[in-house]
Amino acid sequence: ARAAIPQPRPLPLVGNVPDVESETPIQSMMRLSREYGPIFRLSFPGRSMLLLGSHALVDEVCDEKRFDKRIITALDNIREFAGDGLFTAHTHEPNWERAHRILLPAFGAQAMRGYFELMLDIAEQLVEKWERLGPEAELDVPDNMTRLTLDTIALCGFGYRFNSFYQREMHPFVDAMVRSLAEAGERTRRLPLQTRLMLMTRQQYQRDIAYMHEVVDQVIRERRRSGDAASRKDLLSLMLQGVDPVSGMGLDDLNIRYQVVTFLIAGHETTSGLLSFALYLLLKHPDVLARATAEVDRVLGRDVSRRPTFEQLHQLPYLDQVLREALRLWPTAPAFALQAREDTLLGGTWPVSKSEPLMVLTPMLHRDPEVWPEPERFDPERFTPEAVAARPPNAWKPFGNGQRACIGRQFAMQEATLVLAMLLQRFQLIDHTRYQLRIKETLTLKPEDFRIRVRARGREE
Ligand code: MNH
Repeated sequence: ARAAIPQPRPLPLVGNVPDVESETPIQSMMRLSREYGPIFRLSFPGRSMLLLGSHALVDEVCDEKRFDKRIITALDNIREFAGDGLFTAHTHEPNWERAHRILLPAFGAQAMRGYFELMLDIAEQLVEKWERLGPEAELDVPDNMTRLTLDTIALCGFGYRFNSFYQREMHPFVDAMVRSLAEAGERTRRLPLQTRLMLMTRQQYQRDIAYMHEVVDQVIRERRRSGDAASRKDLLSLMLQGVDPVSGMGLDDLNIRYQVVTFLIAGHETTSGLLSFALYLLLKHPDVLARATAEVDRVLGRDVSRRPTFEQLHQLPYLDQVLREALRLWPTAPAFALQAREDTLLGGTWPVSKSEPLMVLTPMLHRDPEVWPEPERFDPERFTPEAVAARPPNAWKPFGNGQRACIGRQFAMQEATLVLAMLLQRFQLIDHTRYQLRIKETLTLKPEDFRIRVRARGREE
């Protein structure tokens, strides 16, 4: 039987605009999901969408034969600077499959081993900075993690050093990126005419986009000039020289620019948020922190002058469980959008048109009590191999779905594990502000104003 899909009462002209806070849309939608249930509709001037928050419904829409990624309005706006790069390309655009096939080897097991030394280089900059600042310094966690992850993707992917730990201010690429992502989001809430009247905003947007493209062109120029494109085996060399085995074609210059922008953005924001949430959760769960630290001590040892190895990194299963559980509670890319290939019924009940986007609200999927008992409790035991095997598929989706899932998943997990291990090996974390979690939303989630102190761990403890 068909049933009407619940919806908060829309107002004339503006629809559900007042139901969604512009600064914290995901947190508003989480609240609405708790109130209206596993599927509800929101309508805004000129568009509407369905929000999904239960395992049963998400499991159904993860069937790629029936559903495909949807480039919703916010992503479509991002195409102004990320074009048909992997993240914002439609699945049917030739450049999506082409780039996917060309770039996949940069995320294989062999490539990950190659990134290890470079990831370690940046992670050492972070821990040395914290060591030198000493126990009195107040450390802004998301700020430090953003410097780390931006420098890491630029060095591993493109052989380029932003040197963020040697600057007082964050690299201007980050400001340009944050502002233009915000503006791309704002535009979903404005009529095109409104935007056209906002001269200053439009000029700032154009400046930011031009600046990001300038940085990217500089990265590419440097590689072409240094002439070692052939010897390196990273993302940029694949972009410049890779050939798609199916079409026999490479990527054109415009698409390469879009891909570099895409990877600089997609490759750092989310991992930075993951590391920040993981540190927050560890700080608030001393038992978990103690166990994670014991694992690090066992595998890396207490002698911090011995650099960790690639092999050791893959012997830290409890750290991996901690990171996965952090991504369950706070998936830093908190939603992904799909569309039905044909008009259909969801759950045998809800009529869904192929023209209406479906948004998976990942934090609500990750709190469905049917698959996650006591969902608000932070418990890495949920990710022991036995617990994972006992859960149905599609209960945990922080990296999205199917062929359009995150290409950088192993990269992110390797980087996050390495940094977390090095921090726990060296430091005692101090919650001197008794931090209360507040979440800042850009396209991604991060703890807002999260500061800690650290003290070097003594030899005997
Ligand atoms: Mn990542 C797609 C989450 C780290 C590069 N990423 C996605 C999607 C999610 C996601 C969710 C699917 C979005 C959608 O369906 O619209 N990504 C994450 C998270 C982390 C992350 C939670 C870290 C934690 N991502 C990274 C890193 C890189 C990267 C690191 C690059 C080195 N991600 C991508 C790219 C895509 C993507 C590129 C688009 C892939 C495609 O559609 O082909």
